[in-house]
Amino acid sequence: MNRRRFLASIPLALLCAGAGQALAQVPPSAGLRALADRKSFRFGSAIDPEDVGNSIASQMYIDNVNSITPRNQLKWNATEKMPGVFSFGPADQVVGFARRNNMRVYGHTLVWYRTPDWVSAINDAETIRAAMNRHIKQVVGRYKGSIDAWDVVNEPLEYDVPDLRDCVFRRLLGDDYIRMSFDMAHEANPDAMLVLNETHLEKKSDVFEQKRVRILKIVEDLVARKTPIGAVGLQSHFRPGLDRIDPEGMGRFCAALKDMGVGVFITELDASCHFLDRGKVPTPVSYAEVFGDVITIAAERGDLKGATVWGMSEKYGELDEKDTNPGAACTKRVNLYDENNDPRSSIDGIKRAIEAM
Ligand code: 9MR
Repeated sequence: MNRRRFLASIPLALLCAGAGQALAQVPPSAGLRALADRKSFRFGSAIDPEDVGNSIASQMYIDNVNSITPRNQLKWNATEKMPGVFSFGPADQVVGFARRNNMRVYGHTLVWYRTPDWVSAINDAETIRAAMNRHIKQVVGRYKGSIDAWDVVNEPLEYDVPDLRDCVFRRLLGDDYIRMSFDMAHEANPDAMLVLNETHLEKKSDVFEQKRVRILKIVEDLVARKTPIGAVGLQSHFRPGLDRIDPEGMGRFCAALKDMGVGVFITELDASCHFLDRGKVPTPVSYAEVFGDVITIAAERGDLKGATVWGMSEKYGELDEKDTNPGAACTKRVNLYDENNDPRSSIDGIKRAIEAM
């Protein structure tokens, strides 16, 4: 039997078995992307380049999101490890995946206190200003046609204190470094939506209320000086057992921004089980509520520009970096799918929130 006859004698199903096997492992689409598209809502996930190269993981993004955020590949310590030496390979991989699958890309992040060592070692104003300008120009300029939103300044406040954080930019340029960063980003891409991204703004506590007040003041000053800020990013990393959403405080905050013509973006939504005891609480709080409520409040009270979860599936996700508790209810941050790629109730909560828009 020649090769052609031999192949023709094999049932098609058998020939496709390899591909079929891979396909069988992709969970059935939860339909989040179709819903988000129908509602013209930007719904995204953080992604790592490894997921792009994994046929099962990548299909889960294709099925669920219309926007992706490269998790680490656009950070300064990834793009310019040595002064003036740029590398964009991993970021290009993610951006290429988005282009092939008709997704938008959200840029994370330009000016953050966690910089490469050579940046934190700078000790005069002119050098740090020039380094910021070159970095922003290169990165934002390179992706002008493909990245349409940027976290320009990330975490300008301390985590648990409502004060501006000490960082090399503020030490050398003063509090005005925030405005300067936005102006540089706007110059590099006048069409991009520019975001100030911060932690804990959606949560209940006196300190977090003071953080909201502090951020509103910063935004007020930016708006008064005609600085092009499009939205405040609410990271929304929840720690079930410790954090509670503050519907009233968060709602008031979103509304105050809207009154100033500034939107909100849920930028890094996920949950960490660090504070839940595996034995006592096998199924932590309802993820449907955690994931759904934060989107609903932002949509009802603010000008919500989009929402991004900080990962797709715990099967491929990184270990929770802060999880030093061996008894914790999970070791990965909770996203949309669990460690077996089974859908979490977070999907139901997000669906409900988008449906209601
Ligand atoms: O999830 C990110 C992790 O892979 C990185 O090691 C870490 C440091 O760059 O950053 C994590 O993402 C953080 C984001 O950039 C800013 N907000 C908090 C996020 C979770 O820690």
